[in-house]
Amino acid sequence: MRKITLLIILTGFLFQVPAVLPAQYLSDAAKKLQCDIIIDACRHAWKGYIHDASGYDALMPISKKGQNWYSSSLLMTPVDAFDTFYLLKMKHEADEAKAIIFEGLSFNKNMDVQLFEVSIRFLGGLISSYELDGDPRFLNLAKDLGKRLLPAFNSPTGMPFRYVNLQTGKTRDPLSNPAEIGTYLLEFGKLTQYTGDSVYYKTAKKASFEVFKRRSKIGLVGTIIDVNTGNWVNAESQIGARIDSYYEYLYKSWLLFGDQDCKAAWEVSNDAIIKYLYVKTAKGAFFTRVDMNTGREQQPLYGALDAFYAGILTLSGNLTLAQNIQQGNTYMWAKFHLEPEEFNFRNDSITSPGYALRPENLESCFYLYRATKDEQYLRMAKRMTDDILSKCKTTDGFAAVKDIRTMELEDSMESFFLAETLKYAYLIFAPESTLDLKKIVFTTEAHPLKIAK
Ligand code: DMJ
Repeated sequence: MRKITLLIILTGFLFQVPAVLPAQYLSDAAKKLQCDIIIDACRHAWKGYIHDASGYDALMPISKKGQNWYSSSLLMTPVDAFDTFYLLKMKHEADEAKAIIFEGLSFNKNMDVQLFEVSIRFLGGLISSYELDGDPRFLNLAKDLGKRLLPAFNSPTGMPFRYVNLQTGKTRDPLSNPAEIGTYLLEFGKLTQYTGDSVYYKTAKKASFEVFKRRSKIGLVGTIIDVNTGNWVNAESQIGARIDSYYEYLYKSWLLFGDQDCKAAWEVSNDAIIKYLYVKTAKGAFFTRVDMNTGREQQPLYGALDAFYAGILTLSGNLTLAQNIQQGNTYMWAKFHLEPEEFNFRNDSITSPGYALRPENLESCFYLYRATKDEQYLRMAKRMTDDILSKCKTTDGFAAVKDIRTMELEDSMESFFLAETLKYAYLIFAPESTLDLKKIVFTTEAHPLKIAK
């Protein structure tokens, strides 16, 4: 029997409630065992990467090969995963990742890269690694990358193009979305802190507020916008794919930097979201998709990405709504035995059946458990983690699911599985002292950044 399966069975026994103890009792030993299971899973995923894909961006866990996002590798998996290894005290793996990064990572490449993905995975990963580990080479790489990304914002509106060339600064793809326009405040703010150059934070803030000022009369933003003209191209408003982290960064910039403008923008936005998108049902609460101008429902779709909102509501102190949403998140997971990318929450039909090893549901569980200490969130987290580790495991890693109805796997292990999914899964069960939420703010890619004193 495989080690992870054995550990899962063992911890299943430990999680059973002994008759003499209070109903919610969960022993420290059971929590520790769950942490060990997650460390074991991290090790398994990393071993697969090293064995089959070392030097590439990502592991293909079924064909056992490496995969690059662009014409050559930027070592996405080691950069995204380093701080997880650091926090989980996986010294050997952290040292290995560090050696790969410093031997092989250069951003001096004639390659168009997607600004959003490179910023959240690389800038965030490198800056957080620097803050945890202290090696200045992490920061030097982040500074070099930051300079190369800045030309992306040279549009008539100040909202960035989606792609920028790392060597020439040439941009392309003006049809963008709030998430790809407004998810730079944290990483660019840290660059301003470490370079002393205000251009980074100012540029990121202008981009976010160009979106904010184009909100509709009822306070909502759409899904696609042209960064040249500033006109909305798709007026559907929702909180999932292509919008999610725009909202997340408005609130988190307040948390990390004390930016009052961002807090005010978050409050206006969140009020509109709760008024027009939030739907309470007997199964729990979900967010629907509406027209940004009328607030009328367009499609009652909810999915894996939307699940993050319970976490941000917890952080901002709105526990009741967060708990209702987490009830919906739990329903979604339990109903389909792994969550779908998207489903119609009014009739439970799946509209996008994949599961990309996403973290958002566990992320929300983590924040809710920290805030409430209610052990129902531990149980949810255990259920989700055990499902992922038992159903998505391959001989050399963990694979996304192409269709959760058939459990056909997909040949992909995104770097956020190590950066986020396993990190949040671990932190729920680890002692709070592992990471103090009063001292750090997680980026959208789960890279912890230190709140300046
Ligand atoms: C991650 O890259 C980030 O969390 C992003 O904000 C949304 N998508 C993935 C995880 O699902």
